[in-house]
Amino acid sequence: MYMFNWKRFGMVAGLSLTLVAAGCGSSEDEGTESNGDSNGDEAASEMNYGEEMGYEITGIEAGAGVVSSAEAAVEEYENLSGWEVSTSSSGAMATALGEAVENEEPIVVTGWTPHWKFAKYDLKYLEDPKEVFGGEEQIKTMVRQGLKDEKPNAYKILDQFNWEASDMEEVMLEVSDGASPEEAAQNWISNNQDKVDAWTEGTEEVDGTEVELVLVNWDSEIASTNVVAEVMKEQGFEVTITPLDNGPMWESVAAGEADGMVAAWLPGTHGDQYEQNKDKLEDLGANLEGAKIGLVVPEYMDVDSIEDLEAAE
Ligand code: PBE
Repeated sequence: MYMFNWKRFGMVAGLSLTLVAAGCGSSEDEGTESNGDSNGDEAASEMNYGEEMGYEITGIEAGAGVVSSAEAAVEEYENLSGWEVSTSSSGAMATALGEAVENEEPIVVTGWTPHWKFAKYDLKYLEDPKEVFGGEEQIKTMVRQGLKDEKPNAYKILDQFNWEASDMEEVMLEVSDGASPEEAAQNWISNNQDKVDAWTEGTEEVDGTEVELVLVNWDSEIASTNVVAEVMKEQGFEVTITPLDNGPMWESVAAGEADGMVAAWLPGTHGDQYEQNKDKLEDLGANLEGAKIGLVVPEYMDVDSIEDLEAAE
């Protein structure tokens, strides 16, 4: 049996949350004055956005599926020759996006839905004619083998957890506006008791049974994992949430070190991790339908497709 110190990886993304709130300024001056600005378009199409952006796609954490897909896109699309995908954190990406929008500057980010950025800014996905980013995704729940027998009530709640993209976005938006994830999760729970009741249906309360959930500190997964954790706490569980990188998140569940996660994006985004680990974990199916990844730009940019970006000279 191999050993890996996966807890170590948990420290990596811890800072990202605090950065999210920045750059969410008012939308008063976000280029809504389109009247009489029609030659602006012409100027924009002649403008080399790539050069202005340093031929950089603003990525998130190394190891995220959307970053690997963006790297694959750079390989596949000839017009992205000379481009690079920078990696940092989801929080840093959101800050960079907020600053670009504020200054009406061009930016291309690795994006995904559900995400609060679409509620806050006017954004669009670039068309992906080569389908490098895949189609519609599900977010699925994975648990360790043996959980069903050892902690049947925890297993059942995780199995019954499912919600809609709009639910997740509600929680994400509140967190991006400054609420703590626990607080936002509790607010959502108290407004959606009917959904929560369906998740706990047929389970019994417990007395301090420990459960460890793992996640990567992506805004979407912070929302879902905290909601599930708060529901479990109300049922008497003692829940620990451990942030990891993507590979270690999958491996920790497969190795039985963690009880489960609700952060598996499939079939595309985490397809490789799923293939590597599927024999060692239990797949509890989708908890959310209609997710998506891709390259995202502000609406004011005069590009519609990845193919409209220009190669570096
Ligand atoms: N995401 C959010 C993840 C999955 C969840 C799209 C940033 C990823 O790219 O791996």
